[in-house]
Amino acid sequence: MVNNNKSEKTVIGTNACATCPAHHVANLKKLGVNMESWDYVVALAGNPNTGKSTVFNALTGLKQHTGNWPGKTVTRAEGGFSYNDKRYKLVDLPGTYSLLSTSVDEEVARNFILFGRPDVTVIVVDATRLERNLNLVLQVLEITDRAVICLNLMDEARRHQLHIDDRLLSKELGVPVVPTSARQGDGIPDLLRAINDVATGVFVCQPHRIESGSKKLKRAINQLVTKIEAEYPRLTNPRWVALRLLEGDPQIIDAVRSGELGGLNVTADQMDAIAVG
Ligand SMILES: Nc1nc2c(ncn2[C@@H]2O[C@H](COP(=O)(O)OP(=O)(O)O)[C@@H](O)[C@H]2O)c(=O)[nH]1
Ligand SMILES: [Mg+2]
Repeated sequence: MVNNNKSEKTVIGTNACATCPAHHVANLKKLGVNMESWDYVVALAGNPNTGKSTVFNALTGLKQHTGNWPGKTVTRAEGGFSYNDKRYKLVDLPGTYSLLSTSVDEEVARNFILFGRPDVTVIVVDATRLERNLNLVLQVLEITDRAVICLNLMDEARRHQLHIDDRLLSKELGVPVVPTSARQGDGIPDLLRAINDVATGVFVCQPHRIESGSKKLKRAINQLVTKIEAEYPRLTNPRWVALRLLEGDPQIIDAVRSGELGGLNVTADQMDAIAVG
């Protein structure tokens, strides 16, 4: 299942500052999240019916409200909690099976992770349907290198005599994995600690990224990655961006051109230099 890519890990390690907040204040504002009274922003992702709302309630208690995503009819729950004197804003993303941006829900979830650059993305997975849930996990790990897996419904897994080696899973995915039974509140203190560890850089994630495709495609990706990295040295997902550019994803092309992606402003000439090469 896992095919570790050492060179990519090195790139991630040198580009990202693990202890600095990762979130993008200006982009978050556009996404309707004001960070003025918060230290960190945490996104909550997951397939539908994995207990995402239950986890959300367990983390935030009564400190929450609902509204809409800006310009969309998709509802959003927001809340907050404090841990170790730090204030965390928690944003519930729509429940999705993927981040391919083929539905409004998927687009909302993808854009929040990509442009908002949350300090931590918690991915709630159903421990009784791990394989199916890993699809979304791997897609999230392509976009962000700051994630925590909340392995929920562990009571159900135990009831079905399913044993999951959460330590091995964490090692293979390169991010913390926390077993929980959110309905009973089991594992929530561990989840809080893992969120805090990733947000503050105590745990530096080395997310697993799949390498697939033909030699020709890999060569094209590598060429593009070199150029993207030269223009956006702080980007943590150049390979994912390269793939989207090759696909001709209009949103990503715009984001590269406008500088929205890196929070940097590139000129049209620089963009053309990347695109034409
Ligand atoms: N047995 C069990 N049920 C859970 C757990 N977490 C959530 N649930 C239940 O699963 C159902 C779906 O939960 P919900 O939080 O609405 O899932 P969401 O669709 O991902 O937001 C609800 O009936 C919850 O009470 C858990 O850890 N164990
Ligand atoms: Mg829900």
